[in-house]
Amino acid sequence: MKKSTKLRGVMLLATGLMSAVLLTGCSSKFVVFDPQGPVAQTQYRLIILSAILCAIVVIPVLGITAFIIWRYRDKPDNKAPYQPHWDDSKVLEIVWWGIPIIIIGILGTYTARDTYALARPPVITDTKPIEIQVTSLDWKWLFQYPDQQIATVNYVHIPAGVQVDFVLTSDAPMNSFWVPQLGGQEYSMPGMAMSLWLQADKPGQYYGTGANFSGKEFAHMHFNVIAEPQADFNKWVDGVKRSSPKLTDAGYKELSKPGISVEKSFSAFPPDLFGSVVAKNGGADRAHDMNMSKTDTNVDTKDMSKLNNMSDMPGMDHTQSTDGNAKDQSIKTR
Ligand SMILES: [Cu+2]
Repeated sequence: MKKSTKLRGVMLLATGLMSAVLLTGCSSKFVVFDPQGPVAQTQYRLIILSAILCAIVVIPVLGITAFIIWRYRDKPDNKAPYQPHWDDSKVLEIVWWGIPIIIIGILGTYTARDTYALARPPVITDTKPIEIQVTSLDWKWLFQYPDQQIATVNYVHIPAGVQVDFVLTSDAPMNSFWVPQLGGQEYSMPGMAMSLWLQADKPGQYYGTGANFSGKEFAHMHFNVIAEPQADFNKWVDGVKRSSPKLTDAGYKELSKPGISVEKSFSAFPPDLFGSVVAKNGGADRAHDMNMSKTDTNVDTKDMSKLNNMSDMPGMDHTQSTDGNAKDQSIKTR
């Protein structure tokens, strides 16, 4: 009797410690647990759901393990029942197969539902989404605003409450674009243009970083995301247009050389720089997946898989790109 209350105390302590660890996650120090937009919010709910479902398995298993070690320990006066010929229990079989099946069922359903929902372009509301083209370089991030015709390095402004279509590529080893408070990471890969929809609900500064090791100065590949009201965003765009130099072809060549960079702003960039960078690295032009995702907002899962298999897609002709060398280079890379 006395011993079982002691055991209960140990288990209570363990549960308390675990919830303490989980609860401190609510502090803003842990950016993943501090979602600031609808995408991050959805993913946060998935994280919590997975943690709870895992706890349903992990906590009893660890508890029972400790109990069995204690209860059946080798001791002369141990009164624990000894049943060497026991081999079957329908009830136990149902419990230890049934619970995992239910847990995997719940986890799978919610994960699949949210994953496909987040991969799909969001429903367009009254506020027009903004597109920002992101290029990971050695070892810096270049952001281009095709509608505003400005560019930045290592920092990015976005209007708060507006859906942002980050289109990602790399002109260096692949990296991964990650703004934890706005959503999970997405890879930036040479020759590909991947869409990552994010949104910040409130104005604020959010930490962004590369989440994929890419070489010597990888640690410097972090950037500030500044979300601000649309009016302030427009003012910032005007300011960059007025007071910043232009990014030229030569300037881009210089920028793409390996090295770290401070925050920079540009009032213009070479026409279709992003498209030519994607094409130059042997990829399909962004136009293809734009045609698929932007005109058809109800992309179903079959279409999603097509996006990943660009070589099957029509119009994989790099001669259409602005870069004259694209065709030759893409052949070499294969
Ligand atoms: Cu890829």
